[in-house]
Amino acid sequence: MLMTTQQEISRRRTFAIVSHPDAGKTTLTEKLLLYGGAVHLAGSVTSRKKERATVSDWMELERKRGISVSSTVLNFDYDGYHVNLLDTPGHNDFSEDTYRVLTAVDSVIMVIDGGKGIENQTKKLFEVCRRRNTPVFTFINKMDRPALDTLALLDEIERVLKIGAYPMNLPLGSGVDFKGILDRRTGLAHFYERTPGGTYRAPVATHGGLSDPVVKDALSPLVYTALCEEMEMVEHAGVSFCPEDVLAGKTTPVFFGSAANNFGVQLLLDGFLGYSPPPLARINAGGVDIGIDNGAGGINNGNAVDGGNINNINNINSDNLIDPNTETFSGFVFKIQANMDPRHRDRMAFIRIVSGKFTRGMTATLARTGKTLRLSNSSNVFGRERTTVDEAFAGDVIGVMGTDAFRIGDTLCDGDGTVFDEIPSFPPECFAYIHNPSPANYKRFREGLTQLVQEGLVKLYDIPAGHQKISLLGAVGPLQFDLVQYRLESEYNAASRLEQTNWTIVKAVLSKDGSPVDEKSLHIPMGAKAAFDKDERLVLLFPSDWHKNFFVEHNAGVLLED
Ligand SMILES: Nc1nc2c(ncn2[C@@H]2O[C@H](COP(=O)(O)OP(=O)(O)OP(=O)(O)O)[C@@H](O)[C@H]2O)c(=O)[nH]1
Ligand SMILES: [Mg+2]
Repeated sequence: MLMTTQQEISRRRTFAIVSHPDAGKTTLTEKLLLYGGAVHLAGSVTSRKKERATVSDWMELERKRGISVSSTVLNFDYDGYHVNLLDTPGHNDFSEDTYRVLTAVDSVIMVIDGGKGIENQTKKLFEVCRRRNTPVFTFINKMDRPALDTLALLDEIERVLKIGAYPMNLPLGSGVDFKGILDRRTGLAHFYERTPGGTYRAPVATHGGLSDPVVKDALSPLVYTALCEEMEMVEHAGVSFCPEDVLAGKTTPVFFGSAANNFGVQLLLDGFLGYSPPPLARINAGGVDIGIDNGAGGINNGNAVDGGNINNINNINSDNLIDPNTETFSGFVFKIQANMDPRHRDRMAFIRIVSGKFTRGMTATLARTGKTLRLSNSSNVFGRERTTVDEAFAGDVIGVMGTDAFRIGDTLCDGDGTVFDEIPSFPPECFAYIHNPSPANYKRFREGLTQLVQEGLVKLYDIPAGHQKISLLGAVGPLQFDLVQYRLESEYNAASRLEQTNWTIVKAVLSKDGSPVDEKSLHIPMGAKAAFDKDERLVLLFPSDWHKNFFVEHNAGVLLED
């Protein structure tokens, strides 16, 4: 059946999976692919030293270390929906990547480890979702391990995150007693069998609800009694379910399960698709000042972020919104990644389509330069796999290759002056010199470094030193430096040496009257240093707030800015 553009758009669901490290995002991603029919065998993420083989964690470093260091795009068709799923890294040091992904999605599945409850990083990511008013669905994972009390977990979500928590289902026991899920929508109890390594779908038997004798017999008396009480509590004291509240980010539907064992994955997938939003509008910041503060604060101090999002800005005129169903094509680049295919030196820009239809070979204007580009080399991305995509629609994420014209945050449009201002940027909080120990490798070293900086993995500063410049890297967290060194070595065959510094703050220096700043006229405190950022702006590096404040007090003619 041929669908109209509008029908195609309305069947898109684009979401990210987020959480604290290790809660099971990549495992859940793999299981959603299994249940969505996109893979036939799920690769398992085990804590054992052996290499893992998930579709999502495809970088060599990820497979070795068993953590995600970069977000991954996957998509599949399921039950009439076209699903775009983005697995994100949980570690704080890679959270810039996660925050960028949050601008490209319309909803989020937040994974919580049932034994641990809400952890730090989950809380921070949730705050970003709240500011963007992104609908959040919750999956309480690892119920096959000793878990916190079901009601306590729901209460913690409500208390800590200040959002209504509506249990879509309840776990039938936990730890070794974890047998399955009681689905509140149908009233049916789903009993699962474990499969070796969770590679295949878990066989499931469904029975009537708590009054069914089969259900009662299958559970230990302790579990059965607790479940009856929990059911009673959530039916009478819990929040009621209202799909509009979910879309408004006021209620999070909560699902229980075990991703590793495939328990509750089908219920999550179906429940999520039933209530998650189709592609949402984005703000057109082109030519209008809508007062978006694009990246105040830092990641670690928790008061970061916001790209231009549609919901948290009051008084947005609907004229400034680009509706997904607008006929003209528009989109923005939220991620750049090189060398996904180790056999080719390639470079892919990931584009979230905001409106209209994309056709391979079409031309679009790059808003930053005003230049027209032909988008010929477009792919559908599935982990590291890719296939040519001829058509895509608002809500989709596609990869475009073969041009180095793109920067993170760039807008592409059908020539109508649209500009998206979605991508937050963060001031780095740790800094290290990077040296090239073998001059013969200079070209490869430089090429690699330039690429990794363009991907937004780290920021690069130049420190003038006589006739030379020394390269200084800035990052949110030190693991980013490890990743730079690792990728330089493995993708560019270029060794490098890091030298840590004790700076923690970087600020651009601007004169109050708009005239160029003369570096020599500044009183720079001991321990601070002048450098230049990628736009060749003069910046200062400070070891502490004390040094920064000292500078401000002794340099009346200038201002410091992020
Ligand atoms: N017992 C148990 N372990 C699980 C379950 N789901 C995931 N795990 C394990 O938890 C560990 C972390 O899983 P990942 O899926 O890599 O977690 P992640 O959230 O993607 O981690 P990062 O991407 O590094 O933040 C792995 O050892 C998984 O095998 C589960 O349902 N039960
Ligand atoms: Mg992961």
